[in-house]
Amino acid sequence: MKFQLPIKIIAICAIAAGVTPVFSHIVLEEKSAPAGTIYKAVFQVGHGCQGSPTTGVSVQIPAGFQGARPYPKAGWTLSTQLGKLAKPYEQYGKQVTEDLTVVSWTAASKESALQDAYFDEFQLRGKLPETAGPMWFKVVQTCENGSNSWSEVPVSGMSTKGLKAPAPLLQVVAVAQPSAAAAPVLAAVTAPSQAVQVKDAWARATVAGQKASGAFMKITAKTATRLVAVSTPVAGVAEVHEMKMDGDIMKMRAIPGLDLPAGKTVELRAGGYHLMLMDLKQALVSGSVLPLTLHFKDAKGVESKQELLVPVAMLAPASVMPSGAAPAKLVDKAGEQEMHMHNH
Ligand SMILES: [Cu+2]
Repeated sequence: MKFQLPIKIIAICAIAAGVTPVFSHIVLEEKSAPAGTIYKAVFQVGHGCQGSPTTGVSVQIPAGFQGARPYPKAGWTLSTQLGKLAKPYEQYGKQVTEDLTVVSWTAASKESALQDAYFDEFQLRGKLPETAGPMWFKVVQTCENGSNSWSEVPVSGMSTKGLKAPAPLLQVVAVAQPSAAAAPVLAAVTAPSQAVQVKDAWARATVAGQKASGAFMKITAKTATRLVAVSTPVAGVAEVHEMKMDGDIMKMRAIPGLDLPAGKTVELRAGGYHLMLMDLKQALVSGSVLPLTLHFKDAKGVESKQELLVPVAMLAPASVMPSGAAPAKLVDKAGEQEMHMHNH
């Protein structure tokens, strides 16, 4: 009885903050990943069934997830089911017509069951489809007493709000093909059906100890809107910044928003408008991708957002470099200014 109260308070806080309390759900550790890549699905199990220990986790492999391979788990028996594919796919020039459809882990003994108070992860990997969209992994959790079926999927869209037992969701994000001039890693990423198009996005890699960096891109809105905020799980603070000459001093400051006139491409670049990422929680490693969400508000006050996976690089993609300049030097200098002239 003693801990009943704090749990209640947590639940209320989570609801007040507009967040669904997910601590009892089975969820995926990484909730978005680029299309066409190998994805490691880590299912996190935070609770049993109303206090009863978990004795089994069974995952239904969604259509389009190719060549699933589960990770064995000590103390748990692994079993899989093969099934005929509705849509065969090609791999190494061969037609694949059968694939894993169900992966199950079962506690080998009473001792290896997952206690309600403990937390554990169950993993499998496979290849994501080339097309973007939601991918729902239906999971059945079996316990000593009872079971939970994490299999609810919204009628449309990706919001699990209001669902009592949502299936774990993976958002497969589109990756635009890089232009021939740009290195493969410098591809801008954008969801296809968005009213706002993002091109040539990149974020600057950090060096050891560096806590701030910038992200840059070209944004074109179909109808006039305003970029009002930016967010990313890897930075404590993310802001829209403006860089301007003040006399002969280059200064930068946070701005409340950046207007995106209809059909006009607004460029965020070193030395101009940019997205500032501060209080970084991790190093930005060249060659990795950074999840970044742009928040928009149109003239009528309607809010929307766009989720991006932005390539991290030391230098701007070749396609956005001014021609004739010595690229490395120029960008380094701009980068330095950005770090040193910070004026908050
Ligand atoms: Cu800045």
